[in-house]
Amino acid sequence: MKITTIGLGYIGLPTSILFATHGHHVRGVDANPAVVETLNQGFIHIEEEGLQKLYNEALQSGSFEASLTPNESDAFIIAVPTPNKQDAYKSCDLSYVISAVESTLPYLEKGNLLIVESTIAPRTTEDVVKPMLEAAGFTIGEDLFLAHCPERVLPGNIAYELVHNPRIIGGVTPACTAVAKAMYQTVVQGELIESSASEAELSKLMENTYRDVNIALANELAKIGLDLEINALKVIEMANRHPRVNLHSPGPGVGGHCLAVDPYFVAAASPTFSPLIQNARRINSSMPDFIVENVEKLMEIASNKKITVFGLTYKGNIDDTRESPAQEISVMLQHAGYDVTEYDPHVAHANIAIEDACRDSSLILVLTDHKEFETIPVSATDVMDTAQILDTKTIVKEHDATLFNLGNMHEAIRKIPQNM
Ligand code: SAJ
Repeated sequence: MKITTIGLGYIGLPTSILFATHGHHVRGVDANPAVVETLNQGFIHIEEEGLQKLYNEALQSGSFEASLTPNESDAFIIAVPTPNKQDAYKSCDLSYVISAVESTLPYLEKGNLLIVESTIAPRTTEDVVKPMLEAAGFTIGEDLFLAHCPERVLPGNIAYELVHNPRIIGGVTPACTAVAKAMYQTVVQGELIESSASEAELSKLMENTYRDVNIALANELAKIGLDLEINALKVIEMANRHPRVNLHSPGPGVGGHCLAVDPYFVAAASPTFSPLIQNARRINSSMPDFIVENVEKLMEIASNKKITVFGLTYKGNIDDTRESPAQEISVMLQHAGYDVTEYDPHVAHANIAIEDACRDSSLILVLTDHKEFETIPVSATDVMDTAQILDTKTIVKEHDATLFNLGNMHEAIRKIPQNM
């Protein structure tokens, strides 16, 4: 098939490459000329294990081209960002999706398939996209097929999961589902689950909302553990020995463009009936303050105000700093007057020598679970002023310092004289 994909980010580019390496011809469209130019020079612009190799294959077979504009195709896949609006409930900003659909209108022909892969608010496909296509003269399910097919890939494992994860195919009509399923069947080995478009939208959002609510429970438990001076990490470890319990891990907050975003789309669509989802967001969003508050207590006995932040990305082993609580915490500490050095081997400006990052520091604050942080070399802690670590991601395994985490930091904080 000839496929035009619109949006060449963390989802659109791997999706384009997947179809291009499975017998389709793909025109990848992005609004950013630099992205189009980089791709047409043969390079990918995101850090994703194994993707450049797949991209080389697509280019060698001549089955991919990047462009600023769509062209006639059998299918159009929209994978553009859907950020939050800055309104009361942080609702879904559909402006990129709407302009992407508009950009296809001059090229849509009878029999075409249009897929929205972007994560969108419940009922968007039915109530926003479908009317746009009908206004252009199409009858959905007869001469144009429309579906929402959300992705479920984990950044860092995208190429594998795009092929092997079960995939929801949410057609506006059964005929739309069938046409969309036929296309995905050519690349996806996981189960293809048929549903309506609205069920597909809300199901995708609930996958991440489920995770956000469970992380909030773990974060609330970390706060309870500090209050009651009980090691919350040990509590989680023991509770999860129950065969049907899966308490998640507390941390410095929830980042990324998924869990920190999607639950708001549900809450904004149904605010009266979503108090749990809204409170979970509030709890997770409160974690940077919680971390900063306790770092300040740990620093009260330090001889200087130098802190080394380990990790700026929103989670481990990737370079993505979008919605990163680590960055938020680093800025908050700087605003509080601390001398902060940022160290992150995955982020260019912070990829400095670890010894330089830790020199004279009174605290290593681990905020991201990069594999590199499992071992903190003696060469780093030896040059610290006070060799202590607060590991908010429970990633550090080998070190030569005093190590605190979200389960035992009450042991350190309890000893600090309250009148300081
Ligand atoms: N986090 C915790 N505690 C945990 C797990 C995660 O604090 O126990 C934090 C992470 O540090 C990170 C954030 O939550 O800041 C999100 O982490 P994540 O592992 O959920 O990663 P994402 O957001 O990159 O990917 C999620 C995945 N969704 C689910 O696992 C249900 C992925 O499968 C989705 O495709 C992706 O969102 C998406 O694009 O929607």
